Amino acid sequence: SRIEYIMKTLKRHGLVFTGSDADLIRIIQSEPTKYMWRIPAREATREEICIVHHPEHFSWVEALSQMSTQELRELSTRMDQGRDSLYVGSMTYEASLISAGGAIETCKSVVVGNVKNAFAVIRPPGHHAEYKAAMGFCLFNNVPIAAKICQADYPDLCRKILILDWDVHHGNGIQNMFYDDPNILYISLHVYRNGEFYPGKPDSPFIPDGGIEHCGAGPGLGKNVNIGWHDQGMGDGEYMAAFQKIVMPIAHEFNPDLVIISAGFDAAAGDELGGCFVTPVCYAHMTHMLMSLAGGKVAVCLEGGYDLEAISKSALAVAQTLMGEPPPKMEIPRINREAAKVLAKVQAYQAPYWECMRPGIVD
Ligand code: 6DK
Ligand code: ZN
Repeated sequence: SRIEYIMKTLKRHGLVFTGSDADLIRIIQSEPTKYMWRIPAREATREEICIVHHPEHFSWVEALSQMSTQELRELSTRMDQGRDSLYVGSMTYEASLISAGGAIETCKSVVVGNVKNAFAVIRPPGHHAEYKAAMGFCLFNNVPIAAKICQADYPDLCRKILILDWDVHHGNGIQNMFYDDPNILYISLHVYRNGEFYPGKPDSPFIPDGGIEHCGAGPGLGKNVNIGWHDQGMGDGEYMAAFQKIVMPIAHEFNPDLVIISAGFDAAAGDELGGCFVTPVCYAHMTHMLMSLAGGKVAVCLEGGYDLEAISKSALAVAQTLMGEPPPKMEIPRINREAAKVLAKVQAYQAPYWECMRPGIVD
């Protein structure tokens, strides 16, 4: 699985200590940043999940663990199309709880300062999961659950949170959970393509989707930033431009106390489902830029990614950057013309809410 593959890659490159905890403590006392420290995952509780999900949704996922193989197979077949795109098994409930619990423990550790930053290598992903619905391989929305818990448990340390979603798909669940929330800034880079690329259009035309015109509502106006590419095929040039012109200016103006990355690696070069070309070096640079926020408090949570080789190389680059390695020098390709238009439109839509997006400051 992708967890094994990523962990093997991190171990092969000497980032993860493979000996005993006692040995690790001894080493870390002399060389504080040499290895990644293991934060144990645990199952999230019903109460934690229900901070962002309806209790009936929790019970629906819980019920999966009691279903027969036959029932699970029927359900998966029925839900494998369109916006549902869901596959379930007898272990889905437990895995979803551990995934959410892993995100919670990861983010908490960063907030309290037990670690400088962290990377949650978890699955199943979460960013499509809605208040009352599982979809797009997602059951519980790991990142919003962790974000809400950090705010509730550490109000003095963690009021404002930036959730940066670089998975190639729009994180509709995260967007909708925080659409009117002024303290959570959700920025997503994704393929939009007339709303036909997954997750596409919601049932109701009144529900906001991944379109760049959706900027949040009420007190949360401006706290939702959709950078929806018009098509697949984007790469380092487009992602670096998006970061330089939109993501980092807005993020600095917002000035978060914590950064959570919804880190899918399906925009990576080599991922056929995403069809984009972001290289590991670009992931390193994006990570490095985000580390300039929130005093370096960055928690990375894994979302999607469908090419094990591409996921592992990208995750390695992110982890190395988190560990303090300077990102390698990169040649930034010229930005695609249509993509530049998208960025200009995003700037125009966000200009009413952000000083840095006003014409004349960013061209
Ligand atoms: N199915 C995600 O990566 C999930 O955002 C994406 C879910 C996409 C499902 C629909 C889809 C295909 C396409 C091509 C071939 C087979 C199946 F949630 C995350 F995991 F992060 O495109
Ligand atoms: Zn995805």
